[in-house]
Order: sequence, then structure tokens, then C-alpha cells
Amino acid sequence: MKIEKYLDIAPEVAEAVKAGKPVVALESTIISHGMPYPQNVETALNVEKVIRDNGAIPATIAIIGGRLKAGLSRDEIEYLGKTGSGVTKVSRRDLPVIVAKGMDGATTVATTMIIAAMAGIKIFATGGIGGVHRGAQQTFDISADLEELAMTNVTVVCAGAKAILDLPLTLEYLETKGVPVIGYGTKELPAFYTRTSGLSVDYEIDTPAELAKTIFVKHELGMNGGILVTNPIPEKYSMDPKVINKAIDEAIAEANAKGIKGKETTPFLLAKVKEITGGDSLDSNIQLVYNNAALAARTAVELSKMK
Ligand code: PSU
Ligand code: MN
Repeated sequence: MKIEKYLDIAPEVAEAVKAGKPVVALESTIISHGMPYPQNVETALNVEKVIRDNGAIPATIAIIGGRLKAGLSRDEIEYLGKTGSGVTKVSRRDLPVIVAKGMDGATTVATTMIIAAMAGIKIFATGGIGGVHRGAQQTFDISADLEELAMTNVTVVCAGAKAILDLPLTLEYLETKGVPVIGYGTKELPAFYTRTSGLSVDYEIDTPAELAKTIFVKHELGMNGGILVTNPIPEKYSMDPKVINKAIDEAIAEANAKGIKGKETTPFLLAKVKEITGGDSLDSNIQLVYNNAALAARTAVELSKMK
């Protein structure tokens, strides 16, 4: 079986991968479930531009009509953004079913990593990853993103994780699974809306070239699994921790009261936090995605020079 049976790589992306040029993957659940329309479409298009401005080729990933796609057209991005949560959120367990049924799907961090790896893309930029949810001791709610980081060879550049998660347990899980967690220019795990969380990361790395070297070494050693790069939100867009933490606590209380569970939990909490904080958290969210895209692109450029 050739992977082309299921996977469409956009010509520009295929050419770049083949030539060893820098490419950065992007996810689509952030478009459909992570932000409201029309800001989601605007952000998805701008983020591709940020990647180009920093010397790499963007490949936004999704499933359209049962085809795995690495590189979307403008119309496809517009469609995912407009349809929003009407598009199925596809994590690892959903992927074969959605393909077999010929359906559309927005890819999470986990499935974006899977498809990026199939397409030969080594670096992926997003906002926040899924992780161990608060109360996971009872609910067992641990995002498939963490398991994917344990096994799939893609580096994920994010702004840490939202405090809707249990951040200490998320770090423990990543340690158990052998996933390097790197702070970009920091020794602290950023908490998405804020630059600090009070938790330490394993290592601080300060340049894209050093990041690229770590990725290169891991691949050369044949060690499977990803690397998590946590890049703090730019100071001027970071939020007041008191405001954001209060919103998160309220969102979690409401999710519990409503009995929200499974794959609905993360989208529900994201939407609730946004509603409580008004537009502020959305602005921060958009800016940190651009910041991560720029770092991912610059790292991809450095990685493309390594032999
Ligand atoms: N966290 C965010 N924004 C997001 C997501 C998480 O701050 O958009 C999305 C990502 O696609 C992530 C997914 O992979 O939610 C995790 O969902 P779950 O917890 O159901 O695995
Ligand atoms: Mn979950």
C-alpha cells in the first residue's frame, strides 16, 4: 500500500519536503473548534503568511471527504472555519472511521502529528496542546495528544498548555512517556495566556539553531516520539493570571455541573473561557499562535541546513 492511496500532499508542500526545504504543519481543530468565525479563518490564513515570512512553507492539515490533506486551499480553510463545530473533531481513535466513511474532519494535535509524519513534515506549530485534565484521577481524561507525542516523530511548538488542564500531572505524564519538554528562552512552563506557571521545564533552549540540533539528534539516534517546545506568549499580549484563572475555574465548574465529558470537554472549556473573558483571551490566543508559527518556521529553516 502506498500512502498516496489516502494522503494528498499539496504540490508546493510535496516539492518542499522532497527537496529538504523547511515546512511547518498546522492543525485544523484550532480553526473549527478553537476560535469563532471569522477570526478563525483570518488567523489560519495569517498564520500561513507568518510561516512564509519566516522562510518556510505552511501545510495546514485536515481531512476532507475522507482524504488526509497536508496543505489546504483557501476555500478549504474558509469551509472549516465557517462550519466550526459542525466539522467532526478528529483525534487518533476517530481517524480511520472518518476516512472510511469519506467524511470531513478537523485534526487535533494528535492527528495533525500523524498526518504530518506521513507527509514527511517534522515541525508543527499550534496554540496549546491537550493534556491531563483536572480530576483525571477520577475521569481518566488524558488527551491522546500526549500519547502521540510519545510515539510520533514530530516536534510541536506550542505556548504551553491552558490551566484548564492539570499542568503538574501533564508534565509528569510527558516525563513518563519520555517526551523532552523544552522552554524556549525560559526555564518555566508557560501556561498559554501567561508566561509562567510556577512549574519548571526540563531544559531551556534559546535559539532556533539549538532547537534544530536537538530535533536532528533525536531523529539520527532513531528515538521515536516528538519533542514539545513551549514558547511563552509575548509579554505585551500576556494576560493577568487572576483574571484568566478565575475564568478557568468558572468554566470548569460549569462543565462539571452540566456533565460535559469526553471529546466535548476541551472545546467546551475553550469556548467558555473566551465567553467569560470577552475578546481579550481571543486576542492573546491569536497572537501566541503567530509567535509559535514564527519560531517553528525559523527552526524548520535551521533544521533544513543540517546534514
Ligand atoms: N487547547 C487549546 N486550543 C485548542 C485545543 C487545545 O488551547 O484548540 C485543541 C487542539 O486541537 C488539541 C485538542 O489537540 O484541542 C485536544 O483535545 P482533547 O483534549 O479532546 O484531546
Ligand atoms: Mn479528553
